[in-house]
Amino acid sequence: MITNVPCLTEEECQEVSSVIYDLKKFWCQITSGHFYILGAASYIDAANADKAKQFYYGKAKLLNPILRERFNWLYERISQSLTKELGKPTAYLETLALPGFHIFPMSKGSSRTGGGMHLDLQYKLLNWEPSTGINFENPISFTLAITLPEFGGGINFSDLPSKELTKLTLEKRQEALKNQTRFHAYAVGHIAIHQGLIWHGIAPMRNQQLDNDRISLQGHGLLDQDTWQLYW
Ligand SMILES: O=C(O)CCC(=O)C(=O)O
Ligand SMILES: [Fe+2]
Repeated sequence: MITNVPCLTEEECQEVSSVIYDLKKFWCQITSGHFYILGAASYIDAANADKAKQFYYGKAKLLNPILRERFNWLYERISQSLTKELGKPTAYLETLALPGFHIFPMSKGSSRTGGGMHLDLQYKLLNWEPSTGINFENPISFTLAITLPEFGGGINFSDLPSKELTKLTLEKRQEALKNQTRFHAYAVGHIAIHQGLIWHGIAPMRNQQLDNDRISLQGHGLLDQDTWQLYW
């Protein structure tokens, strides 16, 4: 259900990480989850506020050239890895945000809860031409692990039928998922790909002694004719 695809060497991940720190002035703190993002994330920047969509598009316009300038090679590489794995061309949707980064700072001895279980439905927050040929039924989500805490990182997911789970109330769903989630471990330099329409969430990060942050690149893809269009 979730596949790890090789993309970067450990040295290249360190390079990406150091550029992310160079760009620290562009990080945005997400106080609800005590983490940062670099880039425009539709699930945050296009949600929950008046004019949120304009905010997302504006932020994407501002940050895309900066991310392109510093990470052009990285976007090319991700494109190559995904194309090889998916067997179809990939492209970045010009009008939307480039895949960006989740940054979870970890300090010595800390542990953190993970994220809530969800479906990746953020494409619903964006503007699409009515005549678009995009297939919204089978999206993908992908996460490239750049650095991971000492005890690793990954995603919890459920292979219970998504549609059935979605019909349940929040409480019933939490009950159903309680003992029914599986853990998928990320590997540094590898892209984990899944269908966004399975119930999933960031796995809790365990107590650790080293203060390695959890940094990942996050993106989503929609199939348009024969091409996977990528965005965040
Ligand atoms: O593990 C992560 O950082 C993100 C997981 C997630 O929600 C996704 O891949 O869509
Ligand atoms: Fe997700």
